[in-house]
Amino acid sequence: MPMYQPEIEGASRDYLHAIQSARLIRMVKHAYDNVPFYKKKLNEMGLTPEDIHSIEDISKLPFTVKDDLRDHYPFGLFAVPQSEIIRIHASSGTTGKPTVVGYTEHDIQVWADGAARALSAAGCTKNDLVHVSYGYGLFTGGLGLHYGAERLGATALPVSSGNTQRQVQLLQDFGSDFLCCTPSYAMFIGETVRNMGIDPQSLKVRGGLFGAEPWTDPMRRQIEQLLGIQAYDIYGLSEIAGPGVAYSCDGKDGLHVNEDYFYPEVIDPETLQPLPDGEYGELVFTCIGKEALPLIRYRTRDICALIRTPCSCGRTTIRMSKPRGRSDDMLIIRGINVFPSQVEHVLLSLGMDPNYQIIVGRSHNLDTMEVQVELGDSSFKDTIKDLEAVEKKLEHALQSTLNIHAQVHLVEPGSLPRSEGKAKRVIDNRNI
Ligand code: DLL
Repeated sequence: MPMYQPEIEGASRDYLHAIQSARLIRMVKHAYDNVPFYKKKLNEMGLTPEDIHSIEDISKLPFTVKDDLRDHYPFGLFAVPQSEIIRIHASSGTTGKPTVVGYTEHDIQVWADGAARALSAAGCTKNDLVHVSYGYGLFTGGLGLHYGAERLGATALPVSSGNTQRQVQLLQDFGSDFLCCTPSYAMFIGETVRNMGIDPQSLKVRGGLFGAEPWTDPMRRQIEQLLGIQAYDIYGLSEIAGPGVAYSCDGKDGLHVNEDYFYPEVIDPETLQPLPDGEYGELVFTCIGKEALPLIRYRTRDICALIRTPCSCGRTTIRMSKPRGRSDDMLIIRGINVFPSQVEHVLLSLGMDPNYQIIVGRSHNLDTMEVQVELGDSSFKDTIKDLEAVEKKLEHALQSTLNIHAQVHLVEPGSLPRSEGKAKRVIDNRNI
């Protein structure tokens, strides 16, 4: 698919290196001069901006974590006066205060470019209508794709999330070409299309940009089948930029990082040392091209690996593997690390639908894990014996992947809660 900014997306590695070095030098000086938190941190490490000569020097710099943002809530890490800020977003998070992010006009352009690159890599052009079902508001999903679509010259349709039958009606009536929402909501929209008796092939939609939560390759194929579209991945996080920090292409092997603005590293979360390419660890970003919130080595908590092998699409930018989940989503069950995405992978590779929930509990001081999975058309069996056999098969497969026993219960189609935004896959009743 065509590149939105081929001069960057397909640039030589030397050119990218030069841009990154120049931007890091400028950004560190900007953060040092304007954010007392960074001035103090660098001083404590005996560093000044003059110690930064190229992108390689990034490893000298300190890390930033989410609590640093919370400790300076709401605007304490902003590097420009409020008169320069034209937009604020915030992420709710599950605990504590939200993290607040400000954008200058330049920052909004950087973000819109990133989202436009993602849309373009999915084949979207100025002739297309982009149906945005991510939530609009402090969450970055809705406005992020909206500005990306407008930037590309496409037509943005700001539907936001919810009222799913109406979503389907609009997809049908307006003849939208692209759908943007979370992967779990895409599944729900697909089910609703079927329940309304509409043939998905009769819809004009040909592609979707799905993200904001972890999802597996088998789930991508299910969405593609259900809606008769090509599904692409889009990654981002409020603190760095919303959707468009990274995006997948037709190669469908990882996500290209917009590394001219968001410099990625993967570190070992214990030793904090950078890991070699291909090794899974914690993803860290430095905002080398942003003005309002120039975060240095921000620890995302997302677990992934960096891929530097050439991509079939011709883009030269580094890729990140599909995030496996967040280290704080990781469950520790009887001492074993379990990511919900591993469970999803097992269920879907055995032909189940991606409607599942993991319930963790504790009985006689031992952790228990139950996986409730909805029966779909594909797994419908008519005798109790058959159902039990399916449960046993899934339990066996989970045991061999996770190394832990999980009790599987098949539940009726449509009985688990559906999500219009990020799906809640885990209920942890352990109270610890
Ligand atoms: O979810 C931004 C976004 C909106 C991305 C729409 C893509 C599409 P936050 O609410 O701050 O921002 O959540 C960020 O969501 O650290 C990841 O853990 C997770 N995440 C985002 N995109 C993906 C993805 C938005 N494609 C957090 N795959 C991140 C896996 C993702 N996880």
